[in-house]
Amino acid sequence: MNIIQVKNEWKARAKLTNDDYEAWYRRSVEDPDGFWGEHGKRVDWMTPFTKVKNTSFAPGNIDIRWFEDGTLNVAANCIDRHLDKRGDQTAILWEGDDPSESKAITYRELHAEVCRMANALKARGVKKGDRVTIYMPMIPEAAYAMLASARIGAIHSVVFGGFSPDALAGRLDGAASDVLITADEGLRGGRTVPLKKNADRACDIAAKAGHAVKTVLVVRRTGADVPWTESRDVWWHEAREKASADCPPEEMGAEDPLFILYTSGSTGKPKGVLHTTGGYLVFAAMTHEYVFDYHDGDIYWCTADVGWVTGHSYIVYGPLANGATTLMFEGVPNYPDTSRFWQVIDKHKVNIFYTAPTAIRALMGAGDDKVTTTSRKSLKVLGTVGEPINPEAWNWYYRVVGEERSPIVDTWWQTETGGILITPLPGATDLKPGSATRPFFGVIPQLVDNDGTALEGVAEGNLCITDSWPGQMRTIYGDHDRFEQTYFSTYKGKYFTGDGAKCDEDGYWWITGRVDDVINVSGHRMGTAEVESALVSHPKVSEAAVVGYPHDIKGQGIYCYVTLMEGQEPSEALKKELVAHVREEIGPIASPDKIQFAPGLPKTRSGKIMRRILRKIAEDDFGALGDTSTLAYPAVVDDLVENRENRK
Ligand code: 6R9
Repeated sequence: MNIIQVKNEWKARAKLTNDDYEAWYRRSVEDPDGFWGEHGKRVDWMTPFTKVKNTSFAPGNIDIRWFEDGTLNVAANCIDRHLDKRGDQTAILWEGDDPSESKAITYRELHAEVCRMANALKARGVKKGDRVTIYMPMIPEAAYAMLASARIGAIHSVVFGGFSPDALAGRLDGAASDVLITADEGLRGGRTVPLKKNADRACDIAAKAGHAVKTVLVVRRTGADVPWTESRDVWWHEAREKASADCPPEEMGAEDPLFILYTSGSTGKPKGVLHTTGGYLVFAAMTHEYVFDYHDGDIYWCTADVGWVTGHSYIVYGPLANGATTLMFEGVPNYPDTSRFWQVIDKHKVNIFYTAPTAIRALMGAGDDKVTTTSRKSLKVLGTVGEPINPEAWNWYYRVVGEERSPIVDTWWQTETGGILITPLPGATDLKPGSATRPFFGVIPQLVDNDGTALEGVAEGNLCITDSWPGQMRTIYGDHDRFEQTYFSTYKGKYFTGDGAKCDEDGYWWITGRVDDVINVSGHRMGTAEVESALVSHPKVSEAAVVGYPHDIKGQGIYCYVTLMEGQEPSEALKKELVAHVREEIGPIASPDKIQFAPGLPKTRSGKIMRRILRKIAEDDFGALGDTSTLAYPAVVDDLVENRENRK
């Protein structure tokens, strides 16, 4: 087994040793009230909490509260409290899509901009508890919009700028959001993204579904001509002129909602994951400090998009709560060329770099010289998130990018967990390539078999967490029953992650991937059911089944089995049409990689599609199809095997 021991240079810099980790961890699980009571003080409270943990995973009574009698404001914690000491320090370091464009926003400027946007929202009637939807490119105004909402107690719902008008409409409607903040266009890899046009279509679709958006606040990014609805649309640069740069932060209860973030599950429509104020902020800030061994003055860069939870916790809230300089990147890793990440690291002297395995694999394929022609001497810690990292990519990241000078933190967590749950701590934890290593403070992972029996010691099974941590989601927005059903009913009394994992002889955790019908494409979570429902909404499709298959760069690719309506002929042109249709319905991230026309799908006699078989065929591993005796028509399998799209 390949173990990379903590180096002395890492130890010298690290805030914690492995002994500290062990001692802190023990205390965090034996005395959560004492531990979190102390660390809860890392943020500023308007009214200090007197209660710490009050949580129940009991069937019928899932109830999660942390610091429940304290009050605070997240924006004040991320901005105002730093003004005395670091008003002139850069808060957001913005790097544009075009390498010639970048700017630094100080904490003082951030304060003024966020206050202005908060006042502009107030002027349009937004108040505590209202939902504000944010559909933005990676520009500082996206962070202003989140923080402005938090400042006035509104609940933000950020929708990734790559989602389609349909997907945006569903989220506007789901959150009954009266306000949408967007931009004229986005800019990525030299290409424009028609955000305002998409937003207009989304508003039309939402209106037809019965929810009319009242205000669309539009940030001017590219200056393109965009359609305008006078009664509804407001230019940010105009509203800004009229808005005061002073807006007192709203006093929020620790358990008041901070944001909703929609994420895919194995069934139904995406779920609105709800996070609240106090516990989330404490957890985001604390994990940011210790997982990245963040020190005052470090330049920190997380390459995620604010449309995902990683962008929420580790571009905006965690780093800003810690008074860090957080780099925000508008572009993509391969524009103008595949050296971009490393060039940006040199340009801004980045110390901590956090990205996704899919990007690492793609850049690994671009050749070492793209990396080695840059310096990267500023780097101290490297991180990954979003999907399992294969040891080959881990080793390349460690050797070629980090030149063995920086530890790698492979951080496992989810939208639902609010922050990192399983991870090494730099300079404390010995590393094993491909393992997320050890649980963070307060996190108690447990493996269970399919019957729910706990597996102790060295084992492989379904990954559960047996007790609450402060960053945990509190509910599914508007549907607490579905919250319990989705996360606490499979294994009663435990939070079920949907992931499989192994625990080895050193107590190290290895995440093996989803065990439900969720696939992970380039680090983006997708329910196979969502892609299926997009496919069957096409008039020529009668039935569809979607599975993931191993993909060199994306981690998993999207493989679709499609049964056509009577009289429809399969063709290459129709495949293209279906791919375009799915992109239109969900967005480009859901583009099918393979489409196989199937005269029939393998079903049990009770009509259940046997996905296990479909997965095997998509993996080109049909020699091991397993038991097919329960199939209604075993012959359909032969046709599927015969016409499979993936052949080794
Ligand atoms: C933060 C984020 C969550 C799912 C999760 C798991 C996968 C994330 C991982 C990882 C292996 C890691 N995942 N980090 N798998 N190793 N370090 O990605 O949230 O978009 O909700 O996805 O991603 O399968 O369940 P989210």
